[in-house]
Amino acid sequence: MIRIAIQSKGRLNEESLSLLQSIGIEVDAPKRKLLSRSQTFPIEALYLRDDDIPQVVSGGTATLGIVGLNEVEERGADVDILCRLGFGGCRLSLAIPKGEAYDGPSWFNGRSIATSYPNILGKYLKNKDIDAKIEVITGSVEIAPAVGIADAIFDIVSSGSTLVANGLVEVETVFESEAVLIARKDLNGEEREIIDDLLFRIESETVSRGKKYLLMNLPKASLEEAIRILPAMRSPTVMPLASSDWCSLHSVIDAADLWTKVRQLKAIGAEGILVMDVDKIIL
Ligand code: PRT
Ligand code: ZN
Repeated sequence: MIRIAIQSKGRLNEESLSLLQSIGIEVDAPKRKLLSRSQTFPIEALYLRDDDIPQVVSGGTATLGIVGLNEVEERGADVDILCRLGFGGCRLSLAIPKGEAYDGPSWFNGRSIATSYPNILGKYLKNKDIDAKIEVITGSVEIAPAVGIADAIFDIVSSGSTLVANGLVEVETVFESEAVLIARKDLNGEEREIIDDLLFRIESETVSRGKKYLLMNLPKASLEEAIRILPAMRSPTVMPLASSDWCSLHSVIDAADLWTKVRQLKAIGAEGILVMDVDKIIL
């Protein structure tokens, strides 16, 4: 049995639990308990604030954790990053008041920057040889310039609307983040076996994300062109139809390309196109 630390509430909680659910691991939601053992997999969830997850894993209280890469980096936790999970995407950026004339990172020389991420910012400033003062604040960083706490901020940006609402402009992206699965170092054999199974399931889930399964009837004469339009994992599956001039073609494509591909396939004579969701892809 292994223990996985998950954010108890906040931006990563729901998606962490739905990832586990989608790979057949049911755990009770944190409202009921701090620890919840799965009945379907040898794992128990430990619900914590995201700030605590890197240390809890590096210290061995949990074997695994799901947390933002930003928290792992900021806390310098000695853990292994097993995989990126494809949700919780954001970036850590420097932003300054709108209207300031910005001429590159040297703008920050002699200025003060408010942030909850002093370590990542400190490294960046050192790298760029910038002498700025870091003001550590733990919440509402975006209001710091307006209330006179600092000249600029270094904070998480996702859509950018919080910056706009506070009269700020993003000028440098310093760190790209998303949710990651982390593990304690020096795992034993049993832990490794359970984690291999977990990673195998996660991979089949992340590979299938954003994919559609396409099935259509196609004149055989258009087959070559269709194969060019549909670069599948190996190549599209072609099946015979009762009518010898036609075949049935199956393929997996990125959902983002769906309508472009459908239009191209229609143009070469495809008919009866079925589009289906892909639940899992086992490579
Ligand atoms: O209570 P706990 O300590 O567990 O949670 P928390 O409040 O510290 O963190 P939470 O739940 O806000 O975020 C958890 C993790 O989600 C972060 O560490 C990031 O890895 C990731 N994440 C992804 C984000 C965002 N997107 C995000 N937009 N974390 C915070 N924000 C905030 C940001 O601080 C800013 O205030 O959203 C605002 C900006 O959003 P936009 O869309 O307006 O740019
Ligand atoms: Zn937090």
